[in-house]
Amino acid sequence: MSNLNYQEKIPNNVDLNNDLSLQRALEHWQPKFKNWWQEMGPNGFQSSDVYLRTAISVDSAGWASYGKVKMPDYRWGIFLNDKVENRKIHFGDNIGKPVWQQVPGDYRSILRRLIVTQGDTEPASVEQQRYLGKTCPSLFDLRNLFQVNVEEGRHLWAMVYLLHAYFGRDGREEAEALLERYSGDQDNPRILGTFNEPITDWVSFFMFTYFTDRDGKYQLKSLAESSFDPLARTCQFMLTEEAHHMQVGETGITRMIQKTLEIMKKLNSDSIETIRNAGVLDLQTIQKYINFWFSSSLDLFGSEISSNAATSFSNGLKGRPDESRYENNSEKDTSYKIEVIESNKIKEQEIPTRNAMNEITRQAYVKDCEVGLKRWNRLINKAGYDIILNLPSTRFKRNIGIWANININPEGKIISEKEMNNNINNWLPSNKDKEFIKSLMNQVTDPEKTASWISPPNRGINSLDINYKYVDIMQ
Ligand code: BYC
Repeated sequence: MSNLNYQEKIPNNVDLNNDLSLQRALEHWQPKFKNWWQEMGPNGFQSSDVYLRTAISVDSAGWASYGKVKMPDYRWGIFLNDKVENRKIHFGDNIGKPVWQQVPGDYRSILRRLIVTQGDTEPASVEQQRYLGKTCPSLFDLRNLFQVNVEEGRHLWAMVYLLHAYFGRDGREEAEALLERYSGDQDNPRILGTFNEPITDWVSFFMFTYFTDRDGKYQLKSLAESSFDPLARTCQFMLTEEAHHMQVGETGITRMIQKTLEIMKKLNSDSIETIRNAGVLDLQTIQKYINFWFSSSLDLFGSEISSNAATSFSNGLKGRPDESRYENNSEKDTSYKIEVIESNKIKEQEIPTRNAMNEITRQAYVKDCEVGLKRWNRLINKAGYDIILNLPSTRFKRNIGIWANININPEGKIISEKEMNNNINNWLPSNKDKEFIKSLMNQVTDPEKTASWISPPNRGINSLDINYKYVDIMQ
């Protein structure tokens, strides 16, 4: 187990003080990050004391210490999992050769692109969520939001370290650019679509942490397989932090559904109007938010048929999540069946497996998403209602790949443009739905209380009481 060094200006477990030029370069980037955090991070809470966890070791058994910290004083640092001696490349064309401790010249630009894309999502999500504190449903939730935010900030540090340490001048320039793009900006937006979508309400926040952070899990798992060892090790540690973010999403959605069911029972009604008048979300609106965030997150896996993905796999840069579970780790001459559209009909087509890597990862992700849906449907069923929440078809409302911009209903059937337009407000949140959600978003800062539309949590953080004052708000 390697303990993390918090004595230095930049906490790390990479022996930064033995590489003075790298240390200097990162110390030069650090104030820019801090400025970005002040300007683009959680708005209005920079002087509040927040009950946060901080990594103290990269060992999976108990790496966290808890305490109140002002977010700008959070000890962002560079932490990689410990090196596995004699690790070998285990997929693609170079199986059995030693993993690389430096970037191979031939793969430099493709690796940099992967690291930059990963890095870009981290500050993007903080920017997307920066105003949510003003409408938090409880201090418990406010704290969770900030925990997620500081950890996304740390994930940015993880990618910036790789850029500085292994990519010389262009790496340093890319690190600067990560603080210059801005989520939703017309001229200089974030790289991937979902990270430019506004998150202005907590329903979207919980959906984002359930669906989009789960894409993070699958992408990080793929990169944790990489033959570029420093990338693999940094992603392995990031995954331990990502788990909490998805849990915030899953429990948040569960608590919304619980509250809705409680009110439906109490009022003995499933009328949308009656439910909404009682200050909770109807299940139909929850379904629309699932549809939106699931479909958008599916795009993050890239095209179904991708030569980029094939190249990354063959070269050993990016594997499939849990690559060792697959029997064939080369997939040189194998094929894979995917669905395509031809003359307005859905057909199966066989393509080289390597070109289908994005789709294979997407399917693993979909299965993982289904777990929460099953749990929520059990809750609904147990309460005596026959409403079922569904994941829409992976073809529905896509912007990337084979199904991009094709009129397809949530069941996956091709429909006319007219039918699409006539129904879109039944399938995705309409302006009216958004207005209603907005009307529910009122800040609750009494530690004993939770907003009308969501149940209190089952348990507090780190064995503390649910009503513990997780954030001391200072204006
Ligand atoms: N929006 O061959 P294609 C996370 C681009 S989330 C816009 O289809 P490829 C987190 C693509 O970049 C995980 N553009 O797919 C979660 C390429 O552009 P260039 C983030 C898109 O190359 C919550 C072109 O289309 N990590 O950590 O295999 C909070 C053709 O690409 C989109 C990663 O994504 C899109 N949705 O790309 C905080 C891992 N999809 O290069 C954090 C790193 C594709 O031709 N990234 N494009 O200009 C990758 O592995 C790959 O870049 C992709 C798929 C997974 C994005």
